[in-house]
Formats: sequence, C-alpha cells, structure tokens
Amino acid sequence: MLSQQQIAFYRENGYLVLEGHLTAGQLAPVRDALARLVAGAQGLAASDDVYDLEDSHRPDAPRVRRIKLPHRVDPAFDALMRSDAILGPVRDLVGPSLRLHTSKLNLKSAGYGAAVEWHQDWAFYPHSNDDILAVGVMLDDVGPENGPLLVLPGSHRGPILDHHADGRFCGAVDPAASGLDLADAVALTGPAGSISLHHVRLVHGSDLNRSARDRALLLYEITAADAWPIQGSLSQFGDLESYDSKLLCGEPTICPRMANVPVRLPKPGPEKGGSIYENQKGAGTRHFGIVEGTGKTTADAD
Ligand SMILES: O=C(O)CCC(=O)C(=O)O
Repeated sequence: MLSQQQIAFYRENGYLVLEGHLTAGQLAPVRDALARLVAGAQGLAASDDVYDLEDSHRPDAPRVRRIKLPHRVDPAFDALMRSDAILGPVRDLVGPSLRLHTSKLNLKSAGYGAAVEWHQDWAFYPHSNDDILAVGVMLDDVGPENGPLLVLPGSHRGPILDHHADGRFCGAVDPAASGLDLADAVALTGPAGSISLHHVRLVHGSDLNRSARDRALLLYEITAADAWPIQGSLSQFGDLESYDSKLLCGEPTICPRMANVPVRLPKPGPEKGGSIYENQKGAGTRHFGIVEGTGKTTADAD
C-alpha cells in the first residue's frame, strides 16, 4: 500500500501522514459513533471505564477528554481497526503479523481540549523490540490551530528520555532538561479522514486546542506480533489466551524477537493513574498550557 519512498521517509523521520486516506464511507460510521458517545456523557459525574473527562467537566456541561478503548465500545471503531485501510500501511512498516496494544480517542474539543506534554510512547510500554507504532485517524479537519500532533523528526532513533519527576514516572519529558530543540517540531495536519503513523520512540506532544474547531484523533497502537511487553512496564499482560486474542493479522508467537533497544522502566509508577493526562500532572514543569476548572486558559509555562 505504501511506496518505497514513503517507507524510507518513515524509517528516516519516524512518522508519515497519508492525507485524505479514508473514504467518506469509511469515515462516516466512526464519526457517527463518536457523536453518540459524546451525547452519552450528559449527566456523568466522574470518569469511568469509557469516559476520561476534562478537569472542567460538569454533569450538566459535559467535557469529554478521551474515549477509552473505543474498539470495545462501538463496533465501528473495531471494524475500522481491522480494515485494510488501517492494517495495510502498518503491515508495510512493521510486518505481516500485528497485535493491538491499545486504542483511544482523544477529543481535544474547541476552546479547551487538553494538551499532551512531550513524551515517547515507549516510555510507557517498552517491548522486546520497537517495531511498534500508533496510527492516528483524524476524525476532524486538523490544522496548526486546533492542537495537532507535534513530532520531532528523527527522534525515534535517539535515546529513551527521562520521563520521571520527583523520583516517579510522570509520562512527560522536560524539553529543556532533555536538550530537545522544539524549533524542529512538525505538526501532523490534514483533512478529516487523513491518517498519521508515528514510531513508538518518536518524541511527540500536542498543545491545547484554543481554536473554535474540535480536533478528534482516534489512535490505534499496534505492535509487531513478536514484540513482547517488558515486565515492569505499564502494559497489561494477563494470560496467553487474552494476549493472543489481540492479534490483528498474521501469526502469534511465543518467541519474542529481542532487539538492542534502550529501555527505562516507568517505575516507580505515576502518582495519578487513569490516563496520560492524569500521569502528566506529576510533571514538575509543563510546556503547554492548561485549562483550569473554570475553563480559563493559562499562559504557556515557558
Ligand atoms: O491527542 C494527542 O494530541 C496526543 C496523543 C498522545 O500522544 C497520547 O495519547 O499518547
């Protein structure tokens, strides 16, 4: 599905954007499912197994930050995940046998949608090899102004950075302390139906959505089937049967492929669990702005 040029670009830079990749017919069912889920947040008092709510959420004025595990919540997300439109490009980059790590739908609503601090997904779930990536499906038009994913090209070939603060894992890096040059950041944008693919070690983050346009990003995190989670990571590993039930295509294996990859365990675990938004509250410094309970926007920390 991908050209040799696109594959080479991904290997070099750690990301790829396929603009307008989904057809209208593929996009419509997932957008409809999202609208139903957002309507279902009316009256909710607190986050639960499906909804991760903004700090400024109120039951009578719902603010959803994330839908957790959307592929389990509505069949439309599951069907898209298993389609060739999603698995085709991943097979070209990772190989024929793929396993789902997890899925999530980050909403970043107009005017207040939360930022995600700079991080590497690898810091949360190191595996025996790093043939792992996240597919981001843009459910809205994404431009520079509505909180696009920002990536640092080539950073997937660098070290695993320090995601700890005060001796605990916080799921965020301090860009200055880590020597990151944020002037190199690239925004992954495109019309609704575009997809991005980013490598598990790529440094990325995203700003508050200060614009008047929603930005929903559906993420499928997918591993090579022979990448096994390292004990002590935040990955949930139960039993072999449930692990193998996450196979998306190809063959399962009980022989992990070991690669020479840098690993730093996310231990001791974060003070606040539940989602990356909660984990990152433990970060000493914040690069992006936050929205307080009133919905007021604070100035950027740096
Ligand atoms: O939604 C975003 O912009 C960032 C998502 C992300 O990096 C994450 O959830 O790990």
